[in-house]
Amino acid sequence: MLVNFPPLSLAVAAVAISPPHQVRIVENAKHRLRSHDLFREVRDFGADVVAFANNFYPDSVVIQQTCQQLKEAFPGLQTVVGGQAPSFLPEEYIERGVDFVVLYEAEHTFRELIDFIAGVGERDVSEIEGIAWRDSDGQAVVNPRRTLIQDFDDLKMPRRDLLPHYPSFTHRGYPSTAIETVRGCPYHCKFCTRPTFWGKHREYSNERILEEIAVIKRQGFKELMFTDDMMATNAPKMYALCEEMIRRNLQINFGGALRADTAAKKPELIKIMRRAGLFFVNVGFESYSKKALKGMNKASTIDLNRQASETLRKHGVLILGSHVYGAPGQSDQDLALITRDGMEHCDFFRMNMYTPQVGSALFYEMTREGRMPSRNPEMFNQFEYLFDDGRDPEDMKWGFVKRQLQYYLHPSILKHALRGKTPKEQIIRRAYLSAAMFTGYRSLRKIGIEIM
Ligand code: B12
Ligand code: SF4
Repeated sequence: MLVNFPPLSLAVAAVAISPPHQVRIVENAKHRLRSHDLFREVRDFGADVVAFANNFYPDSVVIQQTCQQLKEAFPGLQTVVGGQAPSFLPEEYIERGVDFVVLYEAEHTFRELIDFIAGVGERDVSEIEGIAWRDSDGQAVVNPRRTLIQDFDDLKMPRRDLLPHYPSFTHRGYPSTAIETVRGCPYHCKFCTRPTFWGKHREYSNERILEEIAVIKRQGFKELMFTDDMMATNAPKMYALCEEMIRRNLQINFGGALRADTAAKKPELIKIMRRAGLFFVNVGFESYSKKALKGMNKASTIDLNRQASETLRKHGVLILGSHVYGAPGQSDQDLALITRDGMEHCDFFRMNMYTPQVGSALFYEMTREGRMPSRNPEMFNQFEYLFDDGRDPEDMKWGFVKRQLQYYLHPSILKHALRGKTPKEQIIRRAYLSAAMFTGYRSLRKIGIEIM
């Protein structure tokens, strides 16, 4: 969709590896490597350790299988997985053949783990905080969690130099990249994993962010994605950052996630963010039903959704609107509203099946109450209906597909595929085509046709 930048997590993890060790990033999402390509990379590089990033739980299946196959092909190789899903379910990964899991924040833990694997120092594996590993009986051991990083300003800059080139949306011929300016989110939406994953909401200082943006500019990037769970929850800090970006003439286009209530209640903030370079935001509108918004603890309203859209449009910021389908409290009529109001509120529409993501409050609630019909990781792909609540999962899936198609095939939306004169129209066209392809692919799978 509107996202075109290389993965920051790997560039952050790579910082942990310094001479005499060497590191290479193999980026699969862009290069669509087959497993034999990956094996060739491992052989050519002479890797001793292969480490995977895994935020999305459904990907755990292929990652665990690949780790097992790598171990068979390269005896002595150590495999590591870091990211969200393994942090919440480390035992599952160790039991399925992964050697080490790096839990939660990687920076210090991964460096210590690499030193341990390389035989540097005398430490026992049980002393490395924040990892999971396998003992001599084959049992998973989860070490105590590491204390949270308090001062991000001491961290080295991510190794963006190791990442592949991703073309930016807004500056033809120039690359785009990502930056992190906060960890965590002060809100507690029931379906979201962010408050539980990062533990506590923490911020990079504006000075550090400005320094990093200056480095990014010198490296030739023209477009930036804020990977923050939520931008501007500290509005005065964001305001000050934007003022300084303008004063220092940093001139970089950026985007990221923004709450509807922030956009609705703080038009002055949106104005200055736009002046500093904000060109798109991902807003979790989620639903246009009061009951559903309340049920998911969204702390927002239908009215704020509408006002947010108006404010952002007024300032010329492109809106990627995220929605959920099938949340408790959403009646059939409400579900129909999502596509209708989504068309009005957003430039780009995204809708996922409401899912009890591993690590979210919803997941623990459903597990406790035994109301989740499956624990198969692939069922958490945000396409399946995973609630035992009397609604027919097949009906829900069909309804979901129907609503997606209804949106993408609507004449007022379809025209985006054909038109693209102004820069804004061209961005919308590219995003439309990639989203429509993705939706089409999922819909074909629904009727049993596999094309990839
Ligand atoms: C950017 C992003 C994307 C981009 C990724 C593009 C890219 N090239 O990076 C795109 C748009 C493609 C994307 C897609 C999806 N995303 Co996304 N995404 C994000 C986002 C906003 C930022 C990720 C990021 O870069 N964070 C900054 C880095 C530094 O943090 P990190 O990744 O967590 O890494 C740290 C640790 O986890 C750990 N670590 C991570 N990887 C590794 C690897 C190793 C080796 C080690 C040692 C450590 C380690 O160390 C890092 C530093 O401490 C996150 C939310 C967030 N704020 O993190 C959601 C998020 C990860 N995405 C999410 C979702 C749901 C999706 C999609 C399913 C959306 C959809 N319906 O299509 C897909 C799934 C794609 C997939 N298969 O993974 C959810 C995951 C929820 C879940 N439980 O699965 C999140 C958490 C958003 C949310 N609020 O719910 N996403
Ligand atoms: S959905 Fe957004 S606002 Fe809600 S807790 Fe997650 S990151 Fe925060």
